[in-house]
Amino acid sequence: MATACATSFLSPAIPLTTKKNIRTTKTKSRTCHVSPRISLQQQRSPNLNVLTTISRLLWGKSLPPQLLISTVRTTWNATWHLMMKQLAPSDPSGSYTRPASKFRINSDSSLFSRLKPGTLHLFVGLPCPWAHRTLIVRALKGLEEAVPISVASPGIDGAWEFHEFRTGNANDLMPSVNNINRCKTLKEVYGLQREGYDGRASVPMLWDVERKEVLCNESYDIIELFNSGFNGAVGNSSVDLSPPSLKGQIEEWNRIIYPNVNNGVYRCGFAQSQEAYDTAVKQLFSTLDMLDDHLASSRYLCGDALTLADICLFTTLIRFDLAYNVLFKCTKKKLLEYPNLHGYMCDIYQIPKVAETCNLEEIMNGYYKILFPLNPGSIRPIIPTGCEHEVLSKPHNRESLSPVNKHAEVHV
Ligand SMILES: N[C@@H](CCC(=O)N[C@@H](CS)C(=O)NCC(=O)O)C(=O)O
Repeated sequence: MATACATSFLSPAIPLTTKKNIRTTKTKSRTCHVSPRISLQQQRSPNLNVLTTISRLLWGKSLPPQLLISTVRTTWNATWHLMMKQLAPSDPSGSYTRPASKFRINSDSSLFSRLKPGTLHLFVGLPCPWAHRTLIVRALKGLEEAVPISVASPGIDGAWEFHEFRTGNANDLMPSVNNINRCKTLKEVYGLQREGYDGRASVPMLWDVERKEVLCNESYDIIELFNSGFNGAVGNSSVDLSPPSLKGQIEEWNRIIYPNVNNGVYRCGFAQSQEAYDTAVKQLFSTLDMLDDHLASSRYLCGDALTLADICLFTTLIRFDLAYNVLFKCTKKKLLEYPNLHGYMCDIYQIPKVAETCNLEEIMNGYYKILFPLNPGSIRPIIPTGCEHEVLSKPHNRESLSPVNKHAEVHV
């Protein structure tokens, strides 16, 4: 998800018509020979009555639907481009260009040596694939106590807020209040910076509790830090998701997967021209085809060892049929149609602690209810059967590709 759309883009609630109004309109529609579809609309919206009156003045008794449709179409199109500019910045060809993260860290930084439990707090949102990466690595590395979290949820304007949710399964990760500085929105937390901040308030965000400042808001930096930052002191140091011997391969996979798949689905969904979409969707599916071939004989991307590259691919795959296939127009194939990629996704889902980081309901709500310009009616489709927890938990037989052991080199 990118920036939220502003509240003002949301349509005002349409008042319910009284019985008296319905009777009046019915009579009118009979005498004026207005088509039944238009008269039904009239019952609901006073604005359409105004439109009808103006149309009658201009064109007589019958409303010309072609003109109405073309007027609404032109207006909607212009409004859509305006909204998309805010939601998703693009280049002149209409291709989505993801803004760079402002707060970065690297593994040479002194931070890696001064890390102690309690010095960090992680802000996440459950629909977000980038934040999901950090939740999985935190879980696999056993850092739950060392790095507490606050789970934000998207507000009606798309900006991240903190609320307590009491529904759902007790094991599921759910949106929560912000326990570290009591701010009501993520923007307020970012604003606590000594020098102030007025940029994007995105998740994931790692907060330095002692210095009261944003440490990092780039997911890949955060997962590298979680993988190697606390080693020896806390967490599960026997898990290494980026061993030196595989670093080159991991980087090579990331170079392919990030632009074409992780960001590739966004390049499809946020494309603002046909050409931009055509390019993005072609690159996405040719990369998925290639990955499916590779995974026919390799349990994970780099062989028998689960690595950071797998985690980054997984968080896009788990959202694919739930959201990207429909909402982002990634329609050429469903993930379910890729036998190896699908089995690979189930394999990772079944690694202990991973399923608990996947809140499928929150993912669907986050995409369909909040990305208003892509789904103006905010109707959330039903969860596809193939995406349900029971299906993701079925045997996948991927272990037969890996002679080492059931969960390869992940010991949690
Ligand atoms: N490059 C960043 C991307 C993070 C990102 O785009 N997060 C989205 C949610 S999926 C967000 O919080 N957007 C809110 C905003 O941009 O205001 C990363 O990998 O951490």
